[in-house]
Amino acid sequence: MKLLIAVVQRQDAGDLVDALTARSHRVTRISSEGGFLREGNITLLIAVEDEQVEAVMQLIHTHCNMRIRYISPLPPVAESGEFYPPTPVEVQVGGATVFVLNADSVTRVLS
Ligand code: 2BA
Repeated sequence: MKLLIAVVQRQDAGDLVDALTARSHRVTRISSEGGFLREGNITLLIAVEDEQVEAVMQLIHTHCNMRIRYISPLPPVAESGEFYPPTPVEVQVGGATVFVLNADSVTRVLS
């Protein structure tokens, strides 16, 4: 059994969760924030049997899109009176970042 931890963009999370649940996968959606851009993203926890990993990865590929973001770095220290407009830097934010971990078991406590 594997635990997939998938960090995805907010815009893609709804469709991906719909696609997972439509195929009877159980998924937990957690609001998270990227350390670099400091923007909200979504972390999904998906525990599946080993033979289902490939199908879940395929769904992630289908529903998660790479996007370009531009950030403005801090301008260099300038002499007083000088002005350096910051040049935006391109950042490619992935379709998804997926961690695949071995999971011993999943226990559902129903009592
Ligand atoms: P962020 O940390 O906000 O990163 C957003 C994008 O900024 C990254 O896209 C990458 O293109 C760029 N980036 C991140 N750190 C950088 C650095 N030190 N120098 C230059 N560029 C940097 P992705 O790689 O697709 O990552 C998207 C989000 O996935 C990340 O948001 C973070 O929340 C998560 N993530 C990615 N790699 C991770 C890792 N190794 N461990 C934990 N979380 C990760």
